[in-house]
Formats: sequence, structure tokens, C-alpha cells
Amino acid sequence: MAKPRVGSLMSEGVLDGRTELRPGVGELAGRALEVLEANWLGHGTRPSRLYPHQWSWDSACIAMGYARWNQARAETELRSLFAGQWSNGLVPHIVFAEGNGRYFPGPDFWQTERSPEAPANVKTSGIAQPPLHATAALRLYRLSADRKRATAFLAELAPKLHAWHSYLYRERTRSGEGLVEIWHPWESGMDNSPLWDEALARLAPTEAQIPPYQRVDIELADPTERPTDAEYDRYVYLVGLFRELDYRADRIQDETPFAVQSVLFNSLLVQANLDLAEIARVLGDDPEPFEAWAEQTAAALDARLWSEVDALYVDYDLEGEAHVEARSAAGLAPLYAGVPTPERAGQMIERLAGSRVEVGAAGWAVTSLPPDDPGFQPTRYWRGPVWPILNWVLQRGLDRYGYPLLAAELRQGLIELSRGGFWEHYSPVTGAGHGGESFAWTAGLMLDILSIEHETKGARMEDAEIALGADGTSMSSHGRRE
Ligand code: 2M8
Repeated sequence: MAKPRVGSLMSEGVLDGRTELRPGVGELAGRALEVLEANWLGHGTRPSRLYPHQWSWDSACIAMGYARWNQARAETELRSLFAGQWSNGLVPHIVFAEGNGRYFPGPDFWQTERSPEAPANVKTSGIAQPPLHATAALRLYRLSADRKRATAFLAELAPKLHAWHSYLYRERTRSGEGLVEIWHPWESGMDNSPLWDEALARLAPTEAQIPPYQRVDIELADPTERPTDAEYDRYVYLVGLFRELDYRADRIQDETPFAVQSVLFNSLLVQANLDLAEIARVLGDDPEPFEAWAEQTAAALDARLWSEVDALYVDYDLEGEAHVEARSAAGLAPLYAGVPTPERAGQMIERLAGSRVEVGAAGWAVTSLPPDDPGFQPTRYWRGPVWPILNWVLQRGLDRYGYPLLAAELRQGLIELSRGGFWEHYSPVTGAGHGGESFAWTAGLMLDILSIEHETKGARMEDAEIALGADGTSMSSHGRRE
């Protein structure tokens, strides 16, 4: 199958007028900041109209995006997310902004008050999302205009990050091997990826086992781009089960019919541990425990999840007692964390999980499912579209292993796509945006991509409308200071 080319469609003007704007880098950053501003809830940032609360890994990416531009806002973003942290250390995947917009499942469905470990004054979900938070906090420190202030913020956040990682190692590993497990597809961040199909197919809940519910997402978004009802039944069934178990981690681990060691989740955790070790060094604390976690998880990824045939790391289904059959660019994530040997890295980069598509004249990106996979659907959620986070992870990995040209081309692909707007995801066939529009997560990652471009190429980032204040505050294109 020929690789789809986005660029030709763009240059021929087949796509709508949005792509004709071709703003300069500074203007792109300004637009990204406007998207963040439009999604600001007063204490944290919602991903988009479709997701009217604070999401865990979205917020980490948003804070990272703000790092160069608005130190105060980045701190507030993380502080607000961690206000929802449970006493056992769990950072929940949603911190609800009550009374704000419609979303299912909301706090009434989660009923996390059943757990004495849930915070009393903040409503949250009861499951996790990938751990990017220490990485965001360190990035914030490194890009800060005001180092003293940034150090104080690190000191405030470090114990919470420590508690979060402790939770993962204490409650989410088995037999001390160092790979953490997810108990719900939502915990992977890649909700309806084919990676979970086999494990979900085994669940087959009866009607009586599925608590009554009504989807909101398909009222607000195109149902052909969203997960199916059969998938939602299983998502809801699992939440119902965790709710019945009062969110007790020990009981869930014993009883959950869905438990997977995710390559992406564990890779992000390895790097987050390394970043936590660095934070400890900055604060004059002992980095060793975090380095030990990083080493343990990296070694387990390498020993247990590498597939020589595919030149890729593959997830492990603990309930099915088998490696997951589906392949996705998420399996390249260990590059990001420095896990593979240079030789393995070379093999991975040569194949790129078969997921590479060209974007524009000089860019490319990876899709969420290889275009030649029979299940590839270019606009259905995690079953084909180009997703910014997977590409952000990969470009970091390429730089890390000494492939700066490839990394720069990948960033170029993302920049090209973002010129058509900050969408939740993009069709690898047409380059058009899909899912939620004016998406904060995408805007946050683009700001970080532009920062990396600045660091690696010295690209001009200054824009008449965006001036970084000497006090570490920034002026947005609205002319407002924070
Ligand atoms: C998507 O997930 C939520 C559930 O958490 C949903 O579909 O309702 C995923 O893409 C997830 O990774 C993301 O964090 C969230 C908000 O952007 O949306």
C-alpha cells in the first residue's frame, strides 16, 4: 500500500481554508496560547468542549507547553491537578470542575466517595493515566524565567510526585518485576486502541453487570469518530466493578478481568523516574530510589516486552497470559526513555512500526495504528489517526538516540498539521483535523515542540504579540498579564 501523503493535498488546497494560513512560528505559538486560554477553567485547563474537566496527562502536557511562556499558569495547572490526588498517592485521570459542561461518566457515576482514600473536597475519577507529571515539573523548572520560584514549586510538588510513583510501584506491580499494570483502557490514554480488543472481548459482561448509563460524547462529537457502544459497555462495566470494590487497589488487582502491562505507560514512567531523580538532585535530596525504579522498569521492559520479529515493544495481557497481538507506534515509546540498546533502537527506527506517513514537503508523523493494518480507520479515535502525544514521545526518542534529522522532520510534520488548527487528532489520509477542535492538549504539546525547535535550531520564537516578562510572567496575545 502506498503511504498516504498529506502534503500534496495541503499544497493543492484540497483541504479547507484553515490550512492556507501558514502562520510563522511565532504566530503558531500565539494561536496555541489562545487555545489554552480559551480552555482555561479558572484553576486548570480542560482539554476541549467535549472534555469539560481537568485530565491528568493532558494537564501535564499543558503545563509543559506553558513552561516557556507562563510559569505561573504552568504551576497552577499542576497544583490544581494534584489537589485531586488521593491519600494513597493515586493521581486520578479526571479532576472534575463541578457544574462545568456535560460529560459521562461524571462524579455521580464514579462515586469515589466510597473510598476513604479519595479527597473529601475535590471530585475525581477513580483510575489513573500515564505518569508524565514529573517530566512536566522538571521541564517547567528548566525553562523557568524565575529559578527561585521554580525551585520552590519543585519542593512543593516533589513529595506528591514521590507519593504518586510509590502508589504505582506499591499497588500496580506484581511479583516485584517492576512493570506497572493498567486496569482500564482509559488508564492507557489510548482508549479504544486495538491493543485492548482481545482483552476486552474476553469480558463479555451480561446486561445486569453493566450499570445503566447514557453516553454524552456521541451527542457532542461525530459518533463515527468515537468508540462503539460495545466498547463503552465494557468501559462502564469495569468502572462499575471498581466502584463495587470501593476502589480498593488490592481487591481490584485480585478481581479485575482487565490487567495489561502497557509499553507506553511504563516507558513514560521510566523517564518520569529519571526526572524525579533529577528533581531530587536540584533539591539536594537523594536521587537513588528514583533511579532504582527507573532501572528496574527499564530492565523489565527490555526483558519481557521486546519483540524481535516486530522490532518493537509489545504490551502484555496479564489476564490472557500472552503478549498483545496488535501492533502500534506506542510500542516505540521505550526510545523516549532510553530503554533499548542502540542496536535495537536502530531496528525500531528502520521500521517505525509501519506507522510512518508523510506530512507536507519535509515532514512526517506516525499514526495510532499502521495504515496497512486491516483495522486501520483514519478518523476513528485511537484506531488510525495521527495523535500528537505519540509523535511528541517519538521525536524525543529520536533525538535521544542520535537521529536529530528524523526528529526535526517529525516535529515539522506536527507543525504542518497544527497549521490546520489544534485538533484532538488528524486524519493520516487527508491531514484534516478530527475529534475535538481547539484542543488544549495539542496546543500544549505544540508549544513544547516549538520550544524544542528553539533549543535545537535556535528558531526565532519571539513574536510581537508574545513577550516573556522578566518576572517570569507572560503576556498573551490578549495583552493580559498573569
Ligand atoms: C480521551 O479519553 C477520555 C476518557 O479518559 C474519553 O474518551 O472520554 C483520551 O484520548 C485520553 O487520552 C485523553 O486524556 C482524554 C482527554 O483529552 O480523552
